[in-house]
Amino acid sequence: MGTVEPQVATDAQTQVTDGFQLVIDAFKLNGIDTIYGLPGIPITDLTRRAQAAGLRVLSFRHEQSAGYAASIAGFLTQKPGICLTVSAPGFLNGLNALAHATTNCFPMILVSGSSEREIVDLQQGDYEEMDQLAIARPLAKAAFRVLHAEDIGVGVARAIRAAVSGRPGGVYLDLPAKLFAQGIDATAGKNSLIRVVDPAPRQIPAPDAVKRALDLLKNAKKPLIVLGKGAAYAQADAEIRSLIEKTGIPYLPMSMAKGLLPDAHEQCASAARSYVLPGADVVMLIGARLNWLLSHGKGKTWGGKGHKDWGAQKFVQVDISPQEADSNVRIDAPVVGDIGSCVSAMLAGIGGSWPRPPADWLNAINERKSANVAKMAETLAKNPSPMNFHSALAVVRDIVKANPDAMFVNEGANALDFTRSIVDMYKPRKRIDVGTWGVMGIGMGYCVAAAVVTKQPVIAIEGDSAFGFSGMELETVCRYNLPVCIVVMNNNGVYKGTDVDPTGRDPAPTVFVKGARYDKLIEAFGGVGVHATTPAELRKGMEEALRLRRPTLINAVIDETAGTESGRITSLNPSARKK
Ligand SMILES: Cc1ncc(C[n+]2csc(CCOP(=O)(O)OP(=O)(O)O)c2C)c(N)n1
Ligand SMILES: [Mg+2]
Repeated sequence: MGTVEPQVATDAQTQVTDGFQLVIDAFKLNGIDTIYGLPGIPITDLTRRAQAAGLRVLSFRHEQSAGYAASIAGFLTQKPGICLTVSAPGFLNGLNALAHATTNCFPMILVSGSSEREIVDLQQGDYEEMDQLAIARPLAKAAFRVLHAEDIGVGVARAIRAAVSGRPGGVYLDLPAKLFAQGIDATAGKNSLIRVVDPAPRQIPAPDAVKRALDLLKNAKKPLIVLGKGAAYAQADAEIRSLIEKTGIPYLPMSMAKGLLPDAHEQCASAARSYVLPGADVVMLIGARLNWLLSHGKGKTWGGKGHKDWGAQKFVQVDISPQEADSNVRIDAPVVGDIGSCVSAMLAGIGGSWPRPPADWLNAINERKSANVAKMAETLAKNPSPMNFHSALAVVRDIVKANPDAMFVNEGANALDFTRSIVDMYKPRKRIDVGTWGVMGIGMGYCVAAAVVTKQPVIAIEGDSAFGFSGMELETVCRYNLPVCIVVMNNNGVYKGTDVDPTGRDPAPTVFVKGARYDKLIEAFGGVGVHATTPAELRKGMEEALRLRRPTLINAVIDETAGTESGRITSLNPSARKK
């Protein structure tokens, strides 16, 4: 983490500093240079003074978006993203993102002002009274409260360590209103701050664990590697690529691991997913959990007979958390450590020679890949009117290929699933999306953080429903004049725009205003709105947005019949019993 000397502001006569200043100094001392937040009592002056002290303070229209921005900044930088909110309602608005950060293993600190402890604890009805610490604790990796200015240094240090060490997560830091104005001797204040040394210590895997894993892999007839977003987070890109290429093992990237190696890589098995998962005999998970996104490592997806039956695979699991192994099925060779250290240890264990996986396994995968890619190419080449997801995404695919450094945000149901499988990524940590929960609402917060953190242009492919969750942040995107190109895949609703209320009274629950013009929204804030009804119009709009780097929203009109219920996860949807 980069560091700077604290600039303790003092009153010339009294040589006193205060809680506001110490929070700012503690952040600066630990290389935290950006705050994502929303002002109000009691943190308004904190936002002003942080800005005056040189921190970047990005102010949002809703704390949820600020929180999502902070969480993804944490993922992209390995430093805790800071979300700053007011008490009770602002805190609750930020809490969703805190839980999201914990679930997704992103380092984030939700810093909330809170009301007076004496009044809150006696439940005497303070302004925005709420026992925030108790409420945050089960949703956070750790939760702390600081009552005295001289403890701010320790509080911030503990929050940073908890957020980034081991398996990263969301941390809550409660700062009561009274703390900010507390004055203490400036020298004592300066001396109370902590520059966190080695906040995310490397965790070296045990040599016998590495050997056990390599022995298993070496004897595999049908090996497979699955890369999760933990592998992307680790920033061990060269080592991971080297391990995959030296072993010649086919690999499957999870959504946010796409681009860790280019999706067009010859060993990428994405286009043969339904063949390699049940077919593999040894699977090495790197920073990927066997949660619902991998069908819990069992059932038909993995070649099991019934939906709870295990397949015949053996598993190697590389993960920083020793508790992850055996969470769903037996892990035959857990390798516990940080991913960079684990992959390096494996590379060292492999040395110069490693047998390539049997040719019949590789050939069978390649056959499936070629057939599926050819089938997809045929679908993408069609040009139906109105546009469907495929014809629109064929354009997006070309644009991303031509702009591989652009950040790529994606949420929706069909708008997510089709995009994930059609749009190839070429570089690590470019694709950021709904994550473990499949949550809607990350869109604009992610766009702001991605643009600010990476300084690259951002492309966001948004379902029309998904976009609505954070749509007001268009103003934020425009206010900071960020190079963000938002494409709203407008199919008039959630999954589809075709449902009707059988009673004829109201619009169906899944349907929105037909033919809505989302492009007009951004024009209200001085951004560029584009209405695209053909792939050619979409291409022109995206190219222009990337060239001019101006905030742009393209309303891409998609056939309202084109989607399916819940996209790819229809099977998780309990349908109402038929009468
Ligand atoms: C916070 C939250 N609320 C609700 C949902 C349920 N949900 C899943 S996808 C989705 C929206 C899908 O519609 P859209 O974004 O328009 O994508 P489409 O399938 O139409 O392309 C919703 C509401 C969710 N995942 N997260
Ligand atoms: Mg939709």
